[in-house]
Amino acid sequence: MKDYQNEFIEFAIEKGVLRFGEFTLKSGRVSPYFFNSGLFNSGASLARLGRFYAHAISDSGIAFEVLFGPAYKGIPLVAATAIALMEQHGRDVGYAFNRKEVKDHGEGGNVVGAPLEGQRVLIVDDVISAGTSVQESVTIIHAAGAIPAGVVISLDRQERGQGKQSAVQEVEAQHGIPVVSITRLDHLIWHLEGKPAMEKHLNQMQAYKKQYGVET
Ligand code: OMP
Repeated sequence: MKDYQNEFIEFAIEKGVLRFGEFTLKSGRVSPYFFNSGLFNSGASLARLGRFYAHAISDSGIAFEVLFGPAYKGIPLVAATAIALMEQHGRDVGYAFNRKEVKDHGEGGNVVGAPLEGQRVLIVDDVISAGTSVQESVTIIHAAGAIPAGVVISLDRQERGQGKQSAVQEVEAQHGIPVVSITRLDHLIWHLEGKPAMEKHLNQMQAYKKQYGVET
């Protein structure tokens, strides 16, 4: 695990974004932890979050022209990431997002921001669990005549998707694109190890991984 990944986990715990307890996920799985990116809810946290995404994107070397953030949670993420890519890495790329409501006047269409047509588009999202959200973004990108280039997320929960592989592996195989994550379940587990106050959570996380995870 790299230093910035460890810093990211500390940052997420400090902001209450990463919590331990009992949470029912979109997939119906009951998880001992939850990552709520909506709680990076101040200017300073969002700016810092954007720098973590930009760091992961820059490390990945993925080739793309435009960033896409799926509504709603992806919208501040994509804006913050675009700013950080410019300010920290000197790369000025376009960014776009979708609106969930159908609109038949104004700009028209459901995608707002930089034009996607013919572009390689990097999806900026929060978390992948079972992988259903990414499919929606890929559908929007294809409908706009663009090419999905990859996905960057805060957290890969390393859970099984539809089959035996992890949801992230399934996304990579199905769409032929890389998925880059700032952090993943294994990192969270390493982070908790050796901290007596966190032992109960650690055990629950390991049990959860055994139940829903994959061998990596
Ligand atoms: P999948 O579509 O199953 O991959 O779940 C990912 C989505 O679930 C995220 O975009 C969130 O809306 C939500 N989620 C979290 O935000 N944090 C978590 O720790 C877990 C989930 C979840 O419900 O699985």
